[in-house]
Amino acid sequence: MKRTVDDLAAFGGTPLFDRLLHVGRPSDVDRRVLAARIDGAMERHWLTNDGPLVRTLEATLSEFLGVRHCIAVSSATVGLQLVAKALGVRGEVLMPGFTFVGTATALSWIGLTPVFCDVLPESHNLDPAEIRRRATSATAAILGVHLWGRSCDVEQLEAAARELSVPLFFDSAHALGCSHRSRPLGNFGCAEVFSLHATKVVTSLEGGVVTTNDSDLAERIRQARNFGFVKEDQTVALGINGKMNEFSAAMGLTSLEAYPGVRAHNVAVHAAYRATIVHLNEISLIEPSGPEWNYHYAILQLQEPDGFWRNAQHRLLQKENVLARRYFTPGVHRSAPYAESGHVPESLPVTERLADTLLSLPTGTQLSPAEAAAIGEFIAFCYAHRSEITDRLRGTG
Ligand code: T4K
Repeated sequence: MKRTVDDLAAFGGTPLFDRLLHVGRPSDVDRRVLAARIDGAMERHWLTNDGPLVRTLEATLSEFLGVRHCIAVSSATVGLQLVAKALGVRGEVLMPGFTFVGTATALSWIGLTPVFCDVLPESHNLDPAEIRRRATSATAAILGVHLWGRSCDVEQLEAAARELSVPLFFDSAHALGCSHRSRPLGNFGCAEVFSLHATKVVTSLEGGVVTTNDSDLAERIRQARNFGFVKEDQTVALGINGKMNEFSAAMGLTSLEAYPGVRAHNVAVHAAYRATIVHLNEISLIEPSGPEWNYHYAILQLQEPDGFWRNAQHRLLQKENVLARRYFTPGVHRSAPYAESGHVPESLPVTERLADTLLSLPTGTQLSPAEAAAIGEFIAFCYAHRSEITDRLRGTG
């Protein structure tokens, strides 16, 4: 543990950890089970195109999420595009400015125009009042994002979608295993899209899954995922290659089996973080929005309205080999290509404040709860010596 400010790695001390601790590090799975599944695919000589492992993953996820249809895809990005295309969306899509830039670029890439709305300070999710403020005659859809796995105000978004007579769908990239009012996410809007990227709580390396209770929509998405084919030599609509391969499905299934243990581990990691910072008024760890939460993201919220101290914390942690992240700085509306487009709001105050004050900390089985406690104690130490550290970082101490 650090005793004086001189002990900080940023000022020449020994780093707290002798290995790098990443945000987004994939959690452990049973490698023998994974290898057996991959071996089976090799034995079958069936590697992609709606293979048996993909079908099993879809069926298992359908049951897990309590949703009628799960369609495995090559990434959440492609999943969002397939949903938008299958819904026939053309024009402007109202979406939050505070999300991963890929939520917006998925839409822009297929010719849609994201219209960035501000988010609610409590949930970090799309503010329904903003929908009404920013809707135009060109509004064609609403895209909510369940950021950090905390559910959007689904009912308010549904009401807004009804008023505007446009479809509502969700980017649920962070939200596998989470719920809204006791119902699993995956069951809301026209469709939801989960990411199974390596950085997610359940992973298929690269991959995603579209969920819907609408059988016609599911059918159109299935067709579009495979070039628009319905049978050999026959396409019925515009399609693309959005398929998941068998190795990814093998990993997805094995990772889903590990999920209960990973979640329990992350509950302990969260508890360790919380216990070490709970006495500090200036920071908090964001809390679940309901009983079902995957605890995959550990997000520290600092009270400072300017980014200096958050950025200082980020830098100090990195020097200690804790590779904290500033998700999602600077806000999509202030990122290329949108910032230069001239079509973005001048300011989204809540988004900008969050972009300056949040810090993502490591979770997952790479990190023990004791190590999480050490990170939390380090942060508390920095707060206790804040003015001295600030002076030294500003070059005045
Ligand atoms: N919507 C939302 C709200 C999203 O957050 C995302 C993806 C999407 C949509 C799109 O989903 P996909 O189309 O990807 O399925 C990463 C991921 O690449 C991205 O998938 C994810 N969100 C985003 C939050 O994180 P970067 O630019 O931060 O990636 P990178 O390479 O810096 O890696 C993140 C951290 O994870 C690093 O600390 C390294 C660590 N890592 C990463 C990989 C791949 C590992 O330790 N092992 C690994 O194998 O975007």
